Amino acid sequence: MPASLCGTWDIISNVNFEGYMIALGIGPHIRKIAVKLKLRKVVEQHGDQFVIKTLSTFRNYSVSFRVDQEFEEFTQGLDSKHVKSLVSWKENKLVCEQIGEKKNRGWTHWIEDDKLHLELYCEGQLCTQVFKKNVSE
Ligand code: YOG
Repeated sequence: MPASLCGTWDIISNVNFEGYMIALGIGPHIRKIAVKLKLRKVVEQHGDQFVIKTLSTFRNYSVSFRVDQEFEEFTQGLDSKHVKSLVSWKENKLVCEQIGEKKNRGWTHWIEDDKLHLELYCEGQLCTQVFKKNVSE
């Protein structure tokens, strides 16, 4: 069984977030704000059911899903697109495919060295984020 993704996680590195946002079609004004944000992830899991919240001082985003069950996702406040999403375990990684207007879009989460890792990808751009566990709450 893979290490639990559950908990509150604070970002410690964010590589090529700019490239990922450009691929999503986010304009320069919002990118300038977004690139400076200290993102927090809150992950809850009950069996196959997940809630992943991305929190910031600017906007929040929440997604709920069941593993291996396709769902309609609206990326409200991000690029505000409708996609069909499917999240599944591949080995020890939680992998999401987001099928829609953008090619090759999705994300992958896993735990490594007690850190929460996230790869966000879209149309050939890869953003790599690492979060450390917040133990104060
Ligand atoms: O997370 O898909 O954990 O949903 C990063 C994408 C910035 C808005 C957040 C708000 C941002 C402007 C979601 C940031 C790029 C930029 C806080 C990442 C788009 C718009 C919400 C993500 C998955 C996996 C779960």
